[in-house]
Amino acid sequence: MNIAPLIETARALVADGKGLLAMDESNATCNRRFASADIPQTLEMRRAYRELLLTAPGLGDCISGVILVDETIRQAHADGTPFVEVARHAGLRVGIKVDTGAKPLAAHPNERVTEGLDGLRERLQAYAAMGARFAKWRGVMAIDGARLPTPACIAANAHALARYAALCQETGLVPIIEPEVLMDGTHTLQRCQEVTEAVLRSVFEQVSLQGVVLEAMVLKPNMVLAGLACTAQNTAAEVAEATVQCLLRVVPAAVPGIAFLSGGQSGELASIRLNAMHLPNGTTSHPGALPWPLSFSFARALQHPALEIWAGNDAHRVAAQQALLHRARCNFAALKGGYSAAMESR
Ligand code: 5MM
Repeated sequence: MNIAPLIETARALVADGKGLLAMDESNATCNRRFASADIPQTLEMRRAYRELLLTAPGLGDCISGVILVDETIRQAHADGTPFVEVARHAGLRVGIKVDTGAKPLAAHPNERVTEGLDGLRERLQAYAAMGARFAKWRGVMAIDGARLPTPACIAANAHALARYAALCQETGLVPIIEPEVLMDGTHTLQRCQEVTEAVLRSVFEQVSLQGVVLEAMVLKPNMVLAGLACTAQNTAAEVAEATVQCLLRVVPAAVPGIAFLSGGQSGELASIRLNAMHLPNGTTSHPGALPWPLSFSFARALQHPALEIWAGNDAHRVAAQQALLHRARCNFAALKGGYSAAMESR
């Protein structure tokens, strides 16, 4: 294994204050989002939408790479240019989601484990040959009081993430490791911090056990947030404080970068909270520079307004691309502590 190019790619994904555009919704998720915007749920509409995203002019100024899904990496622009080439010309590194989804965890009601390890080596080799430079696998853990997630669910997902990451590196792909603690529920910020810390601790134990090279991976965690139905919501400063404190306790300094998922936050809230982690004086518990860049790897928080504006109508294509670029620029500014509500009214 020649690890040097992987280290270079991992660093490049979080360099220059840029982030990632996750456009790796499975067909089921993409169709669900299309249905809620009254867009026909067809292969051609999914292709047209992904073309719209990839060809937004200047996307590469704020975005370092895009995460595609199996259907999309095999598709092409209407002019015949493969999407992989379209992305490369736009200065976007190509990534691919390789898990096959979260399935019920046996003997653990209401918990899931992500599958996709069988045959993964061969699939990774095929994606690398198509031009992918990095991959992504997401494990999901729900909070339910003190009961969930169970240690079994955390361990099963951490193990799968580490096995996937080792296979990626063997194949020459940078693994994005995405353990997501879900926002659904009434839990407090403190409970989310406790669970996120336990999850990340387990992930890095497994990463070490499986021989994953820390310098050649990117972590994609959730921000530490109170549950969506919690009556006590927190300020951006409190979210930034809890998130940074949690990461500092468990993420090794050798990791080249951290790129948050948005998890269902609105685009504005995700930018506000990201910005709060990048204010000049840092957070209270850590006033100095952090060991790793904190970036973003958003799907909904980047795409949502664009999808609503497009609504399947090509006449709205340019406006939709502008909406995507706007959110990308807001998050690019947030990574320098330069985002403000005023950016939303420009
Ligand atoms: C958590 O989801 C990931 C980040 O998206 P958000 O910023 O919207 O939270 C995302 O990459 C997700 O893993 C993909 O959209 C794939 O989801 P499904 O459930 O369709 O496999």
